Amino acid sequence: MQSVKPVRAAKMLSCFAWISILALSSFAQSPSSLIQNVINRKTISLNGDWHYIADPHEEGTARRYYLNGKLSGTRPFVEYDFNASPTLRVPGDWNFQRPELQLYEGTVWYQKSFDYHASANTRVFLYFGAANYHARVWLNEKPLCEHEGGFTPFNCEATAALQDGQNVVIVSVNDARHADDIPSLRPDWFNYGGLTRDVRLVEVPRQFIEQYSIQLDRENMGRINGWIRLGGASTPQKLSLRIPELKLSTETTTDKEGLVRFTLNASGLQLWSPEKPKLYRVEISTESDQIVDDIGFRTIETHGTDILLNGRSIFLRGIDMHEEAVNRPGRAHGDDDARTLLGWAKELGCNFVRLAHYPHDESMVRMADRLGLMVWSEVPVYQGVDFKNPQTLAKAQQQLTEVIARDRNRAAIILWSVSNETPKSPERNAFLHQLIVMARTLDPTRLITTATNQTSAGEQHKKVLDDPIIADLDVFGVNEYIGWYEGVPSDLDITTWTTPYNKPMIVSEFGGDAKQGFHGATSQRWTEEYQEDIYKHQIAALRKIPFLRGTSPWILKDFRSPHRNLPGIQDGYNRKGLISESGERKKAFYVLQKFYRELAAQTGTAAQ
Ligand code: GCB
Repeated sequence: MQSVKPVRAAKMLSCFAWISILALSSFAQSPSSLIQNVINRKTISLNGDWHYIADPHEEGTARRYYLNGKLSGTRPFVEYDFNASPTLRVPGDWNFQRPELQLYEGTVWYQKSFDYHASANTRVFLYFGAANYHARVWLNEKPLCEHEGGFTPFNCEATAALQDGQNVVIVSVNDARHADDIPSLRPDWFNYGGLTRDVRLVEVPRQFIEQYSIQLDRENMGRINGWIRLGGASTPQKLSLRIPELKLSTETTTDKEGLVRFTLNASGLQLWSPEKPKLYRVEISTESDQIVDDIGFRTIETHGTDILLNGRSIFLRGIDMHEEAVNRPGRAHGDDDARTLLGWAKELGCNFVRLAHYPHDESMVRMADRLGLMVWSEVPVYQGVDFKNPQTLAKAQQQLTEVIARDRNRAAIILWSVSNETPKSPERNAFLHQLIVMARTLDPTRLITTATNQTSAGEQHKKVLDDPIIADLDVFGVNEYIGWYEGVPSDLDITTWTTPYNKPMIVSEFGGDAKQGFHGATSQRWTEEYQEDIYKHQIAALRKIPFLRGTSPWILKDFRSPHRNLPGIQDGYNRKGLISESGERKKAFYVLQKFYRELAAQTGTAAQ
């Protein structure tokens, strides 16, 4: 297996970031720098049926499954045969395709054959949208790369290993949970294993447009700034950037490392906003490569307790979401799922979604760009993380680097969240600090946040929001469950909230469970009425907090969680959804919708 080569993005970074990225070399990951915007490149899909072998005893490595042995007699004795083995659909988790794999956590070997005919002067990469959690990849019996982290993309260079004609790719995916991983042992969501997102061959020329950042200048909204970096370039290259609708273009030359920075005067452009999510077609070309992207231009910053979008104070009318499909089990994937889930957020009157607790599929973020939903994007530094472990930090840094590399040109993303609900300690503070510095270094154009549930133990009903990590953030998220895990809904009427920090706050979680269709008194837990009552008290209480700049209750839709085992009520689902897993709205949905419609009417912005 090849081990890590520090990602090329590091060239853009400070010395600090270099040190962090080099720390990754103690475990293997993708050997190639991430290729951005694969959906607009020449690709060959490897989605579809893959043969698989479940390997609970970890026999496959010793028995060299990656050699794709057959019972043909041409090899020594073999006790497996991919071609005669059953298949799994890719993209897709294995859990809900085969009943025997539903609760399986371990290794599954995937195998697919495909025909390929190489073109001259072409480099080819195998691109995985995500493989949960640890993937090792072989092509035609040659080890290609290894990647850890279940929600971010990676690509391995396949050029030298490809054959003219038939090729065989084998991937071993292991989703066992470990204390030193990101996430750690006990996430409150279902651990969907496998090749959960698209697999493609990406064809690029020898020198190609690998990464770019094209953003509105925070200081001057009439200016677009950015950089473009070529892969494989060792001499200066001519490059042009055009935004035809704005009649903007620039011709420039990269340095010998393939990097160029630019500034464009762009007065008169229409800014991206939830009301008008304008995207411009951007064209980049070199002598050998061309790429297009649809990019929105906006600024996002804070001033005291305000969040400013394009210089105007906004309130984030949000909802939290997991990446789970609608009306079928499994992970959500692709445009249709994204349209349904984000369409529900729009129906609620949202202008904002918190994509919890890990990077969602690129199609979700691109859909948010098109629909005009601002996004909180998070890495799965969730609850019980091993904060003392430098390798765990390196894993979190890697995932943060990958999601920023994938999504840095999406106007919808306004917040990078580095964690959710981590207990305060000096080690936790140091760990998160490093992630925050890294996020700012990689992307100085967005705001940094985290969701904290840490308050000072003060007097009853007095919440002092003083988690020291807030000092490091631009915006802080607070998760609170008054009325569900803590007290009763009417406690909200007498709760006060203060903070020593002069920063905007988002209440990034609140809510309670209700089984859709289960009715009773407002005092009866698990009923729609109880959940509705929590929302009524929450909304009345939240309206009184002067530094509140957004809400994203927990959660849009009921989602599977192995923690939730109350028969007849939960049946394996966290029931805090405003919508059931099969799409029925609960009563609380309409309470939040009314609140958001009122807010939108007050600020004169569209709630739909
Ligand atoms: C939380 C977590 C979220 C859980 C939720 C719950 O605080 O951030 O992941 O699912 O509470 O339902 O308990």
